[in-house]
Amino acid sequence: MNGIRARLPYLADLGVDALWISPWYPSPLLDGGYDVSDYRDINPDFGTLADADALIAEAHALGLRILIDLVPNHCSWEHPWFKAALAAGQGSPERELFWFRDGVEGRPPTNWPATFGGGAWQQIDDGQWYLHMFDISQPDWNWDHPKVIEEFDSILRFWFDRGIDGFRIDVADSMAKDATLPDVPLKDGQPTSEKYVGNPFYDQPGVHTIHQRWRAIADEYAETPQGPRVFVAEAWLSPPERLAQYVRPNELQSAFNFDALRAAWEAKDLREVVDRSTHSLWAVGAPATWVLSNHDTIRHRTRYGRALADALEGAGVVPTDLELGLRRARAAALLELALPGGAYIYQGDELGLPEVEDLPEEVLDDPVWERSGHTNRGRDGCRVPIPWSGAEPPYGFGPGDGQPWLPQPADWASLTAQSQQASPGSHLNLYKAALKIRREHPDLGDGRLTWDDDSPADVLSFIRGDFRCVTNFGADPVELPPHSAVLLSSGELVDGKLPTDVTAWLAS
Ligand code: TEU
Repeated sequence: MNGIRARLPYLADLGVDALWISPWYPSPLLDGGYDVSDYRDINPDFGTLADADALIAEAHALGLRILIDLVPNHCSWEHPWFKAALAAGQGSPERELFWFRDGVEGRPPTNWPATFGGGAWQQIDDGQWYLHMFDISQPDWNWDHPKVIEEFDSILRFWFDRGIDGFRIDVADSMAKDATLPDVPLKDGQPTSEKYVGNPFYDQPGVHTIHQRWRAIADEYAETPQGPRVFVAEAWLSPPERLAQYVRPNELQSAFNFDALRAAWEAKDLREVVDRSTHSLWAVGAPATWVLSNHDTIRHRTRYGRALADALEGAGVVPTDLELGLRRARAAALLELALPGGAYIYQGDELGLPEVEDLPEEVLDDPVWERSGHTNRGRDGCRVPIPWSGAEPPYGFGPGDGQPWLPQPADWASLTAQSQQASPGSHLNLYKAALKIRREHPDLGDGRLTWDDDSPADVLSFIRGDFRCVTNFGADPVELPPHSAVLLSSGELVDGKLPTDVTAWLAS
C-alpha cells in the first residue's frame, strides 16, 4: 500500500485519471487476492486501513481517482461465513449462503466446469458438495439469499464512505445462477465452458437486478462533494450487444470491452471491433472502453510479436519477435488513446514490458497452473512486478531488502521507469506525450469518430474534428494526408511516409 502511495506522483505524471487497484483485502492469496476473507479490511501483507485512507487522500490531492476491486461471485474458503457453513452442517441456515448440494449417486450435482479447470463442485467430509466456479478455495455466494445481497450493499457503502471513487466488479456476469441447476451441454465429449445464451451460471437475468441495486447505492453519493461514484464491469461477453446490457442507464456506467484485446493486429478486424463495440455501447448511452492487456492475459507486446493463431496461447512455447511486438505495442498505444471513450493501461504496459515466459515452475503462483494439470502455465508471466530503477532485480520494487514474490528478469534494466524517463524516445515518454495531448486536445476523449474511407485497406485512418489518427498495418510505407502536421508518432517517418506498424497523430 505504501509502495503505491510512493508511486502516486509517477501516475499523476504519466497522466492517467484514475487507478484501479486489484483486491487488497485479507486473503490467503490463493488466487491473487480474488479469494477474499474479509471485505472490510486490508491484507496485513499490504498495509492497514489507515494506509488505505492515506492513499485515497493523497491520490485525490493529486487529482487521481481510486477504484478498487469488488469480488462478489465468491469469497475465500477462509471467510468466516464459509467456515461457519462448514461447521454448521447440512440443512443449516449458514449453508444457504453458499451453494451446498447433495451429489447424485456419488457424482457432483451438475457437470459444470470450473474456470480454472476440473469440475465446479468440491465434496466435503459429510458428503455434500459446494460450488466454486473458480478455484476450490473460492466458494460461490448464493445471490438468491437476502443476507448476501444486504452484506454487499453494506460493503459498497463501507468503501464509498471511506472515499473510494468506484469499483471494478469482478466477473460481473456471474453472480446469479439458474437454481434448477441444469447440466451444460457437452462439446467434444466435455461439459462446455462457453458462455452460450442461457448458460446456467453466466449472464443470467438476475445479475441485472443486482447491478441496478448497486447503481442506486452509488447514486446516493452523487451529490457528495467528492462527486459521482462509478463502476466498471469485468464481463468477458461477446458479442458487444450482450455486454451493452450491463451499461444501460440504470446499471453500471461502464464495462471493460475485451474485443480489442482479442482482435488480431490487422486493420479490418480492428475496425470491425471499433465499429461494433462503439455502436452497441453508444446505443445504450454508455462510453466505449478499450483494453489491450490485463492481469489475466499474455502482455500485448508479446502477443503482437507472435503469429496470430498463437497470440493468446500459453507462455513459453510460441516463437515471439519482441522487437516487432514493441513496435506494434507503440502503434497500438496511440491507436487506443485516440479512440473515443475510456482507455485502460495495465501496469507496466506503459513501460513496454513483455510477458515473462521463463518463470521457473517452482515460483508459479496462479491456481490455473495447478488446476489445468500443468497444461497451462497460468497468468504469472504478466504479473511480474514492474521495474522502477537500478540495474538489477528488484529494480527498486518494494522496501529494498528482499526480492518480490515473482522473480524479475535480469535484463530489465533498460525497461525501468527511471531509465525510460531519461530517454526521450522511450515507451514511457510516448505514453506521457500521448496522454498529455489526449488531455489537452479538444477533439479527444469522449465524442465520435469518422473513418477516412479514402485510405488503403490496410491502413486505419479516422478523424475527430481537427485531429486524425493513422495506423499503417500494411507492408509498405504510406503517404500521409497533405497539409497536416504530425503531433506525435509511434515510430520514425521515412521520407515523410508512415512505415509499417506505426501510428501517427496529425492535426489538420
Ligand atoms: O477473471 C475472470 C475470468 O474468468 C478470466 O479472466 C479468468 O481469470 C481466465 O480466463 C483464467 O484463465 C477475474 C479476475 O480478473 C481474475 O484474476 C480472477 O482469477 C477471477 O476473476 C476469479 O476471481
